[in-house]
Amino acid sequence: MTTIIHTSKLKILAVIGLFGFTFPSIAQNPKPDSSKPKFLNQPLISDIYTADPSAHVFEGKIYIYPSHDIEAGIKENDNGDHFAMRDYHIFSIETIPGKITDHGVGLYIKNIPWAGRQLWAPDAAYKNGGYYLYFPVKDKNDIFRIGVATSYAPAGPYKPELKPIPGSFSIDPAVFTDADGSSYMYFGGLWGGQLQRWSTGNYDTSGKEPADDEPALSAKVSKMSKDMLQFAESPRDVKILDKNGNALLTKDHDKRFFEGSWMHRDNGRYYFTYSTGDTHFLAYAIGNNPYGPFTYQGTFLKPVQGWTTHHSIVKYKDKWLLFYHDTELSGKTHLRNIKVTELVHNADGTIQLIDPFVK
Ligand code: FUB
Repeated sequence: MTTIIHTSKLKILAVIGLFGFTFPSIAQNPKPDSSKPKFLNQPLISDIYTADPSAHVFEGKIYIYPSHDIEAGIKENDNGDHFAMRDYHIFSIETIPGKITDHGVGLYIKNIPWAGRQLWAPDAAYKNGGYYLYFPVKDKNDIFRIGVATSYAPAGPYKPELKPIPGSFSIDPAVFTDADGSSYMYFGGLWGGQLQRWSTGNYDTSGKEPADDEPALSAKVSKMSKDMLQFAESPRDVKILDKNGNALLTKDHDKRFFEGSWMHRDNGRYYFTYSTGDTHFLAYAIGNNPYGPFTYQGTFLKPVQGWTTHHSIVKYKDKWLLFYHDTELSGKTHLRNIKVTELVHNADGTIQLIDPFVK
């Protein structure tokens, strides 16, 4: 195994601060120290580094599909080269708080015939008796594409298709299945995620974000084919508008989409949620169908410790849960740990703002 796990020989403990429970042993931080930040929640997994948690309820449990962060010894840069992940572990949990199970590696980069490097944030979906693991990875030309791998069990192992999804690009796939059974993939991410290189429709290494006063780059959405292996249509822009109906602009760094799309539906409202990247918020916008447009509402998670912020939202046992990550265990931006907390929708559809620190 690579490098990582020095924090403690903690088993996977699921010591979670959630729903107001008081949790017994926070073994990695036994004595209160006022100089250290106090985190709202504790890491779900402490024996490997995990990030970008995509959570779904499958077979009556929560399955979590995170990135598996490793220390690859690559210097940090805006391109994200230091995020050099090589496999995915898959986890499940039945009660929160409770024991989390590591089902082991569900997919290795070496088994993806077209992959070059950097296995980034995945997601999973279920349809007609099959499970689908969607993953972004750079191909052998160093261009991020999105692949799919299949299994008959949520924990895998997953068998990758021989080629990336045709027409796919960039990172952070998130697949949402609507009440009518149609599934949609949201994807895209700026900077290291290369979305700006596709702004003309073709891959262009000199592609840039639009000028400050122009509409910001959008995430993409595409309906999935019935077999879940392809796009059923060309990807469309996920438009985010302000309350006056105007597109968010490139200069709206604290509001505009950067990466980490997610979609959930509550009370007939479609919530497009995402990271604002360089301003480190999780933000949300509401629409009345899966394609949008979506109207920007605000943020629902203040910046966590670490540069990246990435999440998923899932309803389990009548509560909405927010899975997210920070860098509590390592203090290093590329060695993250996943967490969970409750997410509350107000009666008017707004989402309560979460502070990941306790003051
Ligand atoms: O984990 C690598 C990248 O960092 C993800 O794809 C982004 O969303 C960010 O979390």
